[in-house]
Amino acid sequence: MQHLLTAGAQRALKQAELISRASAELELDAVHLLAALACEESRAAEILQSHQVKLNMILTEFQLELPDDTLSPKIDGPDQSLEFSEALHHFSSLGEILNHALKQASQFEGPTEIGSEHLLYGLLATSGRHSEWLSAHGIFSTESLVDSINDHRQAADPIDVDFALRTVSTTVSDHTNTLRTIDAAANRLREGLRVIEDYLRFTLDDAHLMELLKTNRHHLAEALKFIGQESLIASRDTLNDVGTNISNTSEFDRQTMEHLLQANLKRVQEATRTLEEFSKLISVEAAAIFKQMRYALYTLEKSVLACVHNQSRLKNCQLYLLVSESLCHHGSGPAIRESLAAGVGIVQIREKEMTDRQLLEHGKRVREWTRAAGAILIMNDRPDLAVAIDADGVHVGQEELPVREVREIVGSRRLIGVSTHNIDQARQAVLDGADYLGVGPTFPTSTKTFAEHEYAGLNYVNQVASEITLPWFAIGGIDSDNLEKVLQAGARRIAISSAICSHEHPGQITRELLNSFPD
Ligand code: 3NM
Repeated sequence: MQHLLTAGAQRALKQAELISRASAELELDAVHLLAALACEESRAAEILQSHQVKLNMILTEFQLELPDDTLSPKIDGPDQSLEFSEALHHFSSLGEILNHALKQASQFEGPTEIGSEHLLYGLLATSGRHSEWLSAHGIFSTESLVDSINDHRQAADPIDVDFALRTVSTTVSDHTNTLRTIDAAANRLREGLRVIEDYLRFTLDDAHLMELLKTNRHHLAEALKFIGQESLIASRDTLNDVGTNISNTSEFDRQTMEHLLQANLKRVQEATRTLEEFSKLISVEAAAIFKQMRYALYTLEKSVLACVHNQSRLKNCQLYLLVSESLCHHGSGPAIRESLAAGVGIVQIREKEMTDRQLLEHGKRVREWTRAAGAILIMNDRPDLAVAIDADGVHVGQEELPVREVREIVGSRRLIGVSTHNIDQARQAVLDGADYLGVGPTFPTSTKTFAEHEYAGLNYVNQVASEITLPWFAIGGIDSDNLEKVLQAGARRIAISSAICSHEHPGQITRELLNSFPD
């Protein structure tokens, strides 16, 4: 039968060893363990404190030194589950104490886990200057300690997370199986994250999403610290793991890059779910991290797939025309039809002065023209009207309804564009589920009012170009004279209003602008 030491107990033993060294004593002794138990945040420390036993009192009484943090290795959480026999071997001078601790810990059903409180019991149950000192101070007896231990078992405060620690009594072999399950799921997660990362790096080339993915890898490492990396490896049993022999035929069925990506996105979500559930049996902290990771991976999935799908949906949309009746010399109808004939791929209705009824009628006409030309139609600001005229999407600014609310109105099929004026807004819009971004204002414009400090400029275009692959359009004051600079800053799509609408020949300028794009 296997008996294990809890993380707290292991830390206390290691700390005792360091205290004995710092105190220049040849042999590890019970008093070192007593001081170590009072140092750490542990159940034993809690019990000692509740009996007014302070670390300083122990240090003074037994003339002990604490290890100098800068000289001695820092005591991290244990990364290995320590078996009782190993502990007995390593800390042989504390053998009697350990045996008493084991006896006390084995009194209850379930796996034997020797905690710091059991070590404290071991100290009280053995004779020596440590127990004499404790009883000379009338501090407590083994009986009262047993009561404290039992009280603790019954009245441990629940940790504030939205799931409860399971109180099922697990056996030691259950514990090992839990560790094996966590180990396998962590490996699956790691591998899946790696595949996605390679996709983001080599295919999508999206620095922003890659950064998010890396955060997930750090979270995984952080969560596994709560479980103990070494104990996971120790529990590994690949030869007997039936999963390694079973090959699911669908595992080899990846027809496209997108299939491969989706399969791996699903794989990492499933792995985090397994990790979350099984970690609840070992560490609530780890389980809470896995839960957060699962949600972050849903968001990542949505964002990655939005990049992929929308790049394909907007592939013929290098030039985006925003039309306002007030800017057009010969009316918006001719401007739209001429630009469509010249090859513009996406048109936005941006009317601030029309009544809803006028907008509806106008929108229905533009819908017919754009549909006939095979172009995309976007309604500015108004998700309700986008639906009413069956537009392909809606565009919103930072002050309008958030993407989530717009999505409720326009559904999953329609595009949602979001205006952004700095990199944080752009990153956020990607995670919020936008289908494309407006990036500007690139140059001063009289079509929309901005405060002086709001001019994002070419630097912003450059920033977005370096990290975001969700389709985006540079916008604001762009014309045929400055287009080259915008392209040089990394834009591959641009949105224009006045330079086309106000032009004497909207079709001609549209053609010119389209011809300026590299093939
Ligand atoms: N949005 P023009 S700039 C509508 O930066 C609009 O979000 C902008 O018109 C943004 O091509 C802008 O005439 C005006 O400058 C675009």
